[in-house]
Amino acid sequence: MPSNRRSFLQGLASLAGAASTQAVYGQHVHPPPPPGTSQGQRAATPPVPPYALASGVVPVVSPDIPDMPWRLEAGVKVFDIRVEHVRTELVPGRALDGWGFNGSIPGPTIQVTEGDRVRLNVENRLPEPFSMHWHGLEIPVDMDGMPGISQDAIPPDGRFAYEFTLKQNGTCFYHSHMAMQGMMGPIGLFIIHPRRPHSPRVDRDFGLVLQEWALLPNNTIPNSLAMEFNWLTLNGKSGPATTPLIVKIGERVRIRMVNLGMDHHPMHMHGHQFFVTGTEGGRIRTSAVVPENTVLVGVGQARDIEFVADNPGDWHFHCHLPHHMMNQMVPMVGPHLTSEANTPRPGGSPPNAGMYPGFPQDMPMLMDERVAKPETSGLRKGWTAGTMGMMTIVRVVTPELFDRIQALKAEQAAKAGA
Ligand SMILES: [Cu+2]
Repeated sequence: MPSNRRSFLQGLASLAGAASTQAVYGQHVHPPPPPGTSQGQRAATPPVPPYALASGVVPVVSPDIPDMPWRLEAGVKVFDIRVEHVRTELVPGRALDGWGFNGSIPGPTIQVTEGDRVRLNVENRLPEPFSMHWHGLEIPVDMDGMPGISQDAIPPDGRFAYEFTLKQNGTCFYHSHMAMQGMMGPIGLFIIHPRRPHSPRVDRDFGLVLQEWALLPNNTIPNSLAMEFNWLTLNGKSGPATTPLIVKIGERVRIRMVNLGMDHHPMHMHGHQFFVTGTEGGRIRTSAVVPENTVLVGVGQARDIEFVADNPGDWHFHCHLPHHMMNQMVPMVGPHLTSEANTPRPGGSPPNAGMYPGFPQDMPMLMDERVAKPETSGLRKGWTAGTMGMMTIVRVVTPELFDRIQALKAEQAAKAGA
């Protein structure tokens, strides 16, 4: 079938789908895909169907995380993946020495399309054996990355080529299947786009990896045995260093989340109701979705949420566990030991007389300037004091501010390239 006729028919199908689900999902607008997305980065390799994104499917943007580059070799989409030590920064001044992929924690986002044949050349640059699991993928058992069961673990400096055809779509991820390595950070998003866009279509599609870290004072290496965590991250950054998600008023937005840690995270959205439209197992039937504003993302799970951004403003989107909304939250180093307010006062009877019970409980980190970037432009002064831990901001902005932020990003990219 000629491609123009096929896309016309697909357009009709998604229009029909949109009409029938409008009552559930609300109004839909459909501008062109955002500039500077992974679609643009792929220009060097001419996409060949079905390797290209289908018409109406927007690429996933994973703030603070690059996309995994790929090349086409005899009809196979090829990725080169190194697992290695990575030094990164959670917030300005707080370094982490963890394990990640291709210089990034979490690893770069893999974006592929249902039907693609993929080859993933994995190189182990760790000092110990490693095996990669493709979480949620329906693939042959010898490609599943179970050390000892489906393959020998990849030794240090060793390589293993995983190759399979993708017969599903959804929000998957890739991670080490050596259990103790998990809390050192090696995980990344593995997004499989559908051959036809889900209905209703979205205008923006974001991906977030939820992680937690036990970082003792004056240490940059996480304690992977710990059961208590003091740094919580979205795509490797803690608030306020998380890059806000920028959307235009009226746009339909999808946010995909995956969790590989020791805790479950109830992710809460301000100012909007959303629908959970997907899990790690794929798309949820439209008739089954219910409105929510907090969704529990359990360990090993993925959740896709969708909403119409019809309420202008800068809205927190965050894990709602109180300790996960702070930085450096652990008894050994928390506020109770670091504040003079909690030490005995000379002459007091009893000691600590005059102290307000429970004080202090909060540790604002005011750093507007230190985390300033195009995406934070126009935020209220002092915004960083209330944005910590596993928190980011969904900014529902006017078209004018949206364009200004894009222009600032282009300017910054040009400067970086110069
Ligand atoms: Cu949490």
